[in-house]
Amino acid sequence: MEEKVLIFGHKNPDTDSICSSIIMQDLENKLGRNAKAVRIGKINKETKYVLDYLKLEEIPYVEKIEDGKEVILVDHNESTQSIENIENLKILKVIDHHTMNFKAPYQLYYRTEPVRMYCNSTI
Ligand SMILES: [Mn+2]
Repeated sequence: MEEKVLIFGHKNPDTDSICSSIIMQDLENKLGRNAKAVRIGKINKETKYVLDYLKLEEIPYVEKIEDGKEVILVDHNESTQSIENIENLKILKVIDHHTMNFKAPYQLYYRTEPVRMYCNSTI
């Protein structure tokens, strides 16, 4: 079997980073790709509550990812919000809803939609 593609959201992950990683793992697995959701930071209280409520396991924490590894980014696209050696990883896809500040010297799948929750908003 091919090596696992790692899927992860931004540093200091919030609920949408963790949940979109889990959902993307499910989608990629259903599409036939050996992919695994991981996180690059500690799970916060809100996310823990959501995972417990939904009876979902915490996704594993990774401190480092080997250079050259294939990855999928969710909920972020800026290198400053990603894992330290992001420039040395092979990004296959980006699925995000933030302002774009992304450049890659190769083709990849990039999907962004301006979706958000309006908390404390009058809109
Ligand atoms: Mn987020």
